[in-house]
Amino acid sequence: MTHYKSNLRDIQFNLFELFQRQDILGQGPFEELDEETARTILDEIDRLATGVIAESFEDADRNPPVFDPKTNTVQLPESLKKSYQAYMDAGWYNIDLPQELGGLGAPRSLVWAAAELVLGSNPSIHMYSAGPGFASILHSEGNEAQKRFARQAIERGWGATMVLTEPDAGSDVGAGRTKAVDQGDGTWHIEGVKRFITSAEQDMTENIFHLVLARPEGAGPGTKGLSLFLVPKYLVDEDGSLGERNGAYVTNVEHKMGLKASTTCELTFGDKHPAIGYLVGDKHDGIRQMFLIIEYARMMVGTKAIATLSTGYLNALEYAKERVQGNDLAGDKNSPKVTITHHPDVRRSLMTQKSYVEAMRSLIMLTATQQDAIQIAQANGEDHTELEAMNDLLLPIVKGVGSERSYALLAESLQTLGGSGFLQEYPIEQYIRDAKIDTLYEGTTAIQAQDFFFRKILKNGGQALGTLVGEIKAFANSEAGNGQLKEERKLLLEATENVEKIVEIMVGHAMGAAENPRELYKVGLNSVRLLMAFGDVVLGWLLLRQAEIALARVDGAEGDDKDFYTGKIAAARFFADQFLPRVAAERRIAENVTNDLMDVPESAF
Ligand code: ST9
Ligand code: FAD
Repeated sequence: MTHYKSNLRDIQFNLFELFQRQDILGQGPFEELDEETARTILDEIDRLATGVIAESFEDADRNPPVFDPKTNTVQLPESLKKSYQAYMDAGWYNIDLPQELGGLGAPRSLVWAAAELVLGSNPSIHMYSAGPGFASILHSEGNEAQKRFARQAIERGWGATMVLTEPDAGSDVGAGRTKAVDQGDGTWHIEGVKRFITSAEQDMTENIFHLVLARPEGAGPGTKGLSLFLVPKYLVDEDGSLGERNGAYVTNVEHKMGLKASTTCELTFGDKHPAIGYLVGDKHDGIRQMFLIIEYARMMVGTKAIATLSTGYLNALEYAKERVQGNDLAGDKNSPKVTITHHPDVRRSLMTQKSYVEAMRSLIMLTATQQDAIQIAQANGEDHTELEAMNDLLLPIVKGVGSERSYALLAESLQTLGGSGFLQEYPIEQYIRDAKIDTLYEGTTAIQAQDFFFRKILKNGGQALGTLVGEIKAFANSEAGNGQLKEERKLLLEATENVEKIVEIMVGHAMGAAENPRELYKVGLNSVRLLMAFGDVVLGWLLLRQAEIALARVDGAEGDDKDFYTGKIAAARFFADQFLPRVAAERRIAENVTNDLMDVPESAF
């Protein structure tokens, strides 16, 4: 038995009961993949995820990768290599590759359902195995030679990295100083130091290719002056054989709080000898190109976070069902001792974990269904602007809310185990350490919140937001639940109106900035509040949609199914009662925000 407890039943519920993915399988771009095959794929990945992939999770944390500064190489623990090889040999990393690149071209809903299993089991395995995915983006953006390179990278299982961050350019990517010097022969020399680069060195693949943002000499400032370069560790000859070692070397590997199995590297270009780079697609369009990867990676981070909370909750639940401690609060001192699931506060904590994690799984799936629709529209040559805008709106919620709520609630999972939770005998302390990074990389929560308001709401003219809010309100005003969700729908409607008000207040402040730029501070003071509050509204809506289905099925159900649907109804009611009313308080705080905080002198902090 490994640490990882998957929730395949809930994944299947999302795919086939809530979001009806069988309706898109077996036809159109997914013609070769029917529901039965999709279920078999999930079963198989679940078997790997709860088995061989999870087996190295603990060992690679206790015996993390070792960096040798003399050779600029890294040795990964053997246990991790075994998990990686088993995953790669099984070939499932291919499910999101397009068919023209030998992949299954599966709908993104299935891709992210499968990804949850691997990310919950051993997240670094998912990251090390991302090379083929990176290659597919290089294939879509690259010139002919780069497309050839991408195909070789997939066939030979090369690793890959996304390279943005520098010591003085973290959130502010546009401050990057890494330079690109045109050699006039189709190649560039990259010079500079990048830091915190995931998977930039490992000893599992024969080559690694870096996709690097660098500033061509003479290019303008900010993100728009950056271009994207392909910089392989080993140069590749025309026939695909590996050539000389390129001048990009890992010069340090960080010692981290968690996610230790994943190497986080300083990557130095052109110090020992030239680091040769190739301009991706022969055009200077770096930040847009890099965001194709970032969007995928933000989805990945949100999925990683909720996958970890899911296994944290299920580990906590198992413990709580067995741990006997104290008497029933309503009994007397002579009543039999009870398992801790009988204590109201433990129930409160467990249901908080369950409702959030099951809501956030649906949030991932809701977002993935937008991506399915984009895939279908692309295959049919149809316009998908609105679908893209909806996907864009949901991504900062997936990443920002998914990571913040998961990290906070993993503390509840640990608390459920009492003092035992603090021990390394149980996986939850590692889950917490491993999950902290999710609120930080791929854009911190503050960055997600600003992206959500400025780009996804304001810049979009509120269109996607209006559509989503419209759907939520239509549900709240419907007869969903056949009379049994009436109070909960009312709470949802109130929370939606309150969050709309927060948006309105912030739009007012943003508009006011034309006259008084300091009004923007108020937007900054409210932006994380909006993201989290809006997240709760979406999560409450998704739980009530789950409950609507469960209510229709619970009566005829038996055994595990009956428990499953009963739990769904309970989770939705609990969330509506306990969390949706809090949005009203957030609205009040948002209304009262002033710039007082901005006037406090720095020295007074
Ligand atoms: C990192 C990696 O942290 C951690 C984990 C690594 C794991 C790796 C493996 C997994 C990934 C595998 C992926 C493989 C692929 C698989 C494919 C499968 C088929 N959306 O607002 P402006 C663009 S990495 C889209 O003025 P500023 C847009 O082009 C480090 N595009 O920004 C825009 O132009 P326009 C992560 C967006 O003020 C242009 O940027 N680091 C978006 O200049 C300028 O926009 C970070 O994430 C968007 N949401 O710069 C940095 N936003 O407007 C966080 C911007 O004309 N910082 N663009 O369209 C930020 O995001 C900043 O807000 C900033 C600000 C840098 C964008
Ligand atoms: P800073 O940008 O200095 O932020 C510090 C604090 O200030 C944060 O709380 C932030 O929210 C806040 N802040 C900063 N600017 C603003 C603002 N404008 N408004 C409000 N608040 C703000 N990068 C890569 O390129 N490739 C990778 O593969 C990669 N992998 C990583 C793996 C790990 C384990 C780690 C730790 C980092 C990784 N990163 C990677 C870098 C990561 O994306 C950055 O750490 C992240 O974007 C934040 O940048 P920073 O650390 O410089 O923090």
